[in-house]
Amino acid sequence: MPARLVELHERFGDHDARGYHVTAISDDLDYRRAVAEVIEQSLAPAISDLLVDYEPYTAALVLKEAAGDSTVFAHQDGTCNDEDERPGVVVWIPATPLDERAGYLRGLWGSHRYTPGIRSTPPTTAPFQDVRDELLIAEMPPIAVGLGQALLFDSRLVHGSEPNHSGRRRIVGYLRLHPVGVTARHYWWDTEANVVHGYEVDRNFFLTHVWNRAPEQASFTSFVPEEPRQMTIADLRRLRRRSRITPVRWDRREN
Ligand SMILES: O=C(O)CCC(=O)C(=O)O
Repeated sequence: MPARLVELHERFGDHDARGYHVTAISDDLDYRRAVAEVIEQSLAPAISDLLVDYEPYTAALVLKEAAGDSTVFAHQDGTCNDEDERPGVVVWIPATPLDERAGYLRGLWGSHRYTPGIRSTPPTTAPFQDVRDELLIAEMPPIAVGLGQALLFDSRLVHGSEPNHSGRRRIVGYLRLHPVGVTARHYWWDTEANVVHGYEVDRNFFLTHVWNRAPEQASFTSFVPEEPRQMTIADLRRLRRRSRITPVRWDRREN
């Protein structure tokens, strides 16, 4: 699959783009659809072997160009189903070779257990916003994933990556899954009115949705987002210890 994703970018991609960008917001709907088809079809057998009752919701390419700022700050992806019963799953698949210079994905261990709440698009203020730069570098271990491998993580995980310094375009496939039978959701933050609206959507929603625009259907819920109390690095370390996730070696500073 990596070669097919690179080929799709050759065929459809914006070759003048800079920095970090994702095909989920491309105007070219054929591009979005082709990417989703290749990722979903290629991974379907592995997903059904690994996960019980999960199905694809949306797929895209994540691109980090050699030029321009491609930092992906510590963040959580948007909520796409009711996570109280079962969370969504993200599958992250390198399509070009990765190393320290191209930048691995970094994850905040256990954060899916201690950073709850609904996550909208665009994102409202995260409780770790004030420390997100320090968090990415000092607290989030890089996860070495090679070509031909995929990383699966809970959709609530805080993750991000340093800029691409490889001198070459870095391409990653990204697939979101949710439990079979749930209704997919999208939360849109109307920044002018400061209200978050929740929508029930179908699985093709992100193949046509115009990013940051109000969805056309009626919302099923609306709320004013709370300004969260900002956590410190010490708060996050304490929460990680309490989450009882076994730390990786990097966390224990043994390497
Ligand atoms: O590929 C990466 O390094 C991070 C991408 C990511 O987290 C995102 O696009 O939400």
